[in-house]
Amino acid sequence: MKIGLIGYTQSGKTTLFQAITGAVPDPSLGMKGQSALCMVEDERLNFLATLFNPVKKTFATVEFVDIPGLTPKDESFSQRVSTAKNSDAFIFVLDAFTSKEVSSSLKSLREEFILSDIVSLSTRADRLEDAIKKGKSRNKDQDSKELKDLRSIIQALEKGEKPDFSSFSPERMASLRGFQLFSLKPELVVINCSESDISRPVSYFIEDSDLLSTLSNAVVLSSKLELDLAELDDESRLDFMKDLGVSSLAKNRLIQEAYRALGLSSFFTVGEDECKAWTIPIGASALEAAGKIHSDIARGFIRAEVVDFECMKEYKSMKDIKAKGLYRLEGKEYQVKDGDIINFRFNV
Ligand SMILES: Nc1nc2c(ncn2[C@@H]2O[C@H](COP(=O)(O)OP(=O)(O)OP(=O)(O)O)[C@@H](O)[C@H]2O)c(=O)[nH]1
Ligand SMILES: [Mg+2]
Repeated sequence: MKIGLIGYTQSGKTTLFQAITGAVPDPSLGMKGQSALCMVEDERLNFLATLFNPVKKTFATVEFVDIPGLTPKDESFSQRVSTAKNSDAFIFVLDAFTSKEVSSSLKSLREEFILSDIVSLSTRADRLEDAIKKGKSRNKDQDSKELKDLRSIIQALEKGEKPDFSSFSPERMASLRGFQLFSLKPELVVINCSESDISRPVSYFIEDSDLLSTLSNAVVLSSKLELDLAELDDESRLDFMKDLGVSSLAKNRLIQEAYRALGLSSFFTVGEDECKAWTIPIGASALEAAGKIHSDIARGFIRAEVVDFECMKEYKSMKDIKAKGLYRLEGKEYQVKDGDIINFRFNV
């Protein structure tokens, strides 16, 4: 999973990036932006590792991209955010430590993104229209249908409405994804405030109630404070967090929100060599989960041996679980549940 950090200049993106990933900022990357991986902490994997004592414990990772800051009414906006386009989700980082204009910067960022979607869709729509008019369309029915769909999305965006993507066919959705539309990606919002404001609710920063109602996943944090916390050793960090009344690091809250917004869940593989967390979409099948590990495992899929995490927590031993028949044999179509511990039987 890839998440782009986006915002106006000096909103604290690089500070947050550094706090989350531990990477040292490299300004020489310039417009390209910098990316780094962040481990997805998971207590369940820690627990499994205490049982299996594996050589390797592998957490899932999320890639964060620090995208160079935008300036309002930037002419080269779409060019600048092209780095953000192949992200699965993005985080708007809003400056609330020097500025009182949090609402207006959120609104104008959203407007710029909608505009960038309108531009990409209109380019395609105009080209199709032109081809149809000039009789150059290879499949007129199909092209006319696509043009109609594109125009309806553009119209909704221009009115400031959310397009109703549910009315489109899976084929249309696949082709729309090719445009890397921001409107199709989850938006997370970071309200980056000063250290003294971290306990305040979102409504303290965003007074407009209509705008507030669109912010179910906003995270209030101070990126500078997060960076200070990240640089401490574990013990001092916990002490400091206790003093501050902070129960979890912002990076964990952000990753949780991103999983929720993207509809992601985790399953685990365990063994003496490695205990590992894998990320898949909620509702993915056992076959898809197998394919996530290796295409061979999906190709030669025989069965999935599944143990509930809660069951593992209770019996603490694969031997006992097997002896008691507490694992399940599932087929390709089985819908993997969050926390499932899976061993794939396969034959290639
Ligand atoms: N007080 C305070 N200052 C902050 C916070 N976050 C960032 N800053 C300061 O704001 C300035 C800009 O921070 P950066 O993280 O470089 O901002 P940026 O968004 O990456 O900036 P550009 O890359 O230029 O767009 C730095 O001087 C930071 O120390 C914060 O939470 N509180
Ligand atoms: Mg920066």
